[in-house]
Order: sequence, then C-alpha cells, then structure tokens
Amino acid sequence: MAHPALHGRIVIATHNSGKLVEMRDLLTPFGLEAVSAGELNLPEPEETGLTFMENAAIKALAAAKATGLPAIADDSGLCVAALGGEPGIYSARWAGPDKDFTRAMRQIEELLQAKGALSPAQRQAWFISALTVAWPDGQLAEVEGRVDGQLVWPPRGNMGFGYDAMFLPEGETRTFGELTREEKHGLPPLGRGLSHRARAFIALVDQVLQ
Ligand code: ITT
Repeated sequence: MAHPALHGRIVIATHNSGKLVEMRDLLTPFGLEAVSAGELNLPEPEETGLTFMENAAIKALAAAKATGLPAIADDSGLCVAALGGEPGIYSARWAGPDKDFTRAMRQIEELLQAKGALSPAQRQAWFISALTVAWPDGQLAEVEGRVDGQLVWPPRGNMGFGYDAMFLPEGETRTFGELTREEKHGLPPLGRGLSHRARAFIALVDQVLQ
C-alpha cells in the first residue's frame, strides 16, 4: 500500500531519551521537524501488545491521534537466545521503575551464569526495533530491523543507553556502548546500517521517506 509522503512536522513518540537522540539523528537528513512526545506532554500509552510491532503501533497511533500529526514510534528490546528470547518486549520492564539498566544487565548475566553460558556461542543475543509511522487517520507504515551479536561481561563503554554496554554486534570488536552514535547507526558511507534501529529505518525510508 502506498503511504502519504512525510514532510513538515512529525512527532517522535518516545519518552526514552536514548532512543530520542537516535531517532532524531535518523530523521534529520529528511528535513522533517521532529517534536518529541515529552516536549508535547503526551501521556505514555499502556503497552499491551504481545509483539514489538503491536506495541510500536499502539504508541504511534496514540501520538498521531492526540496531536493530529504523523507520529513515529519505536518498540525495541534485547532478546537472549539462552533465555528463550527474554527479556524481549519486556526489556524496559526488567530495569524496574527507576530504569536501572546496570541492574537489568546484571540480572541477565546472573541468569546466563546460572545456566553455565560462558562461551560466545552460548551468549547469542539480538536487538529488535519495530518502527511504526502512524497518521491521524489511522494509516500505518510498519517495519522491523534486527542486529545479531553476543553478550559480554563486564559491560564495556558508556556511550549509548539501555543494554548497549553488554552487546557486541557481530563482526565488531567494540560493544554498542563503545561506539559513537554515528558508528552504531552505521549508515552509508560507514556501512549499510548496523543497529536494529538504523536497519529498520532504512526499510522505512523505502516506504515513506524518499
Ligand atoms: P518508549 O516506549 O517511550 O519509546 P521505552 O524505554 O519504554 O520507551 P521500549 O518499551 O521499546 O521503550 O523498551 C525497550 C527497551 O529496550 C529500552 O528501554 C532499552 O533499554 C532497550 N533497548 C532498545 N533499544 C536499545 C538500544 O539501541 N540499545 C540499548 N538498549 C536498547
């Protein structure tokens, strides 16, 4: 289905400051005026979906309907193979109400150690980003991006946010916490998209941003 082209103002429907800077970076080349859900004092909708895609749609639609503007939302998370894909869509909740990702990373590490998962092959993980653009009339453009890697311990680097410091993307020697934002995006001419979010964004460009 063809979607309306995006121009002018767009709401970035996130309350996560780490995501917000990344999404702003990714949108900048397209000349859109991005305003965040936080700047507009939009409430955080309850994420009742059972998939990344469902939750991204809930957030994007809520923001589009509340503002009358197109809105983009990201629902993302870290999936750990040895933990059956957890924390997955519950990645934010594992950090608790005070959003303590040091604790969330330690919890993952403790679970891996309890399983004896010490070799790289036993520590496979991937990040998913579902990006949804919603228009006030209910139209949706939906894409997903993924990056595979392995979990290291102790965490390395203090760039990025969330679980970045324990995630070593495939083919790299530095964790996401040791990469600059530009390197983590890995967009041309640096690469063809490295992070889950940048990869999803490239797919979105084809649909609505060219
Ligand atoms: P919004 O819903 O307001 O966007 P949130 O933090 O609640 O913010 P999610 O429900 O999508 O967002 O939770 C995803 C969590 O997964 C997020 O809190 C991060 O800690 C983690 N995460 C997602 N992308 C990440 C990335 O690129 N690097 C590190 N951690 C990431």
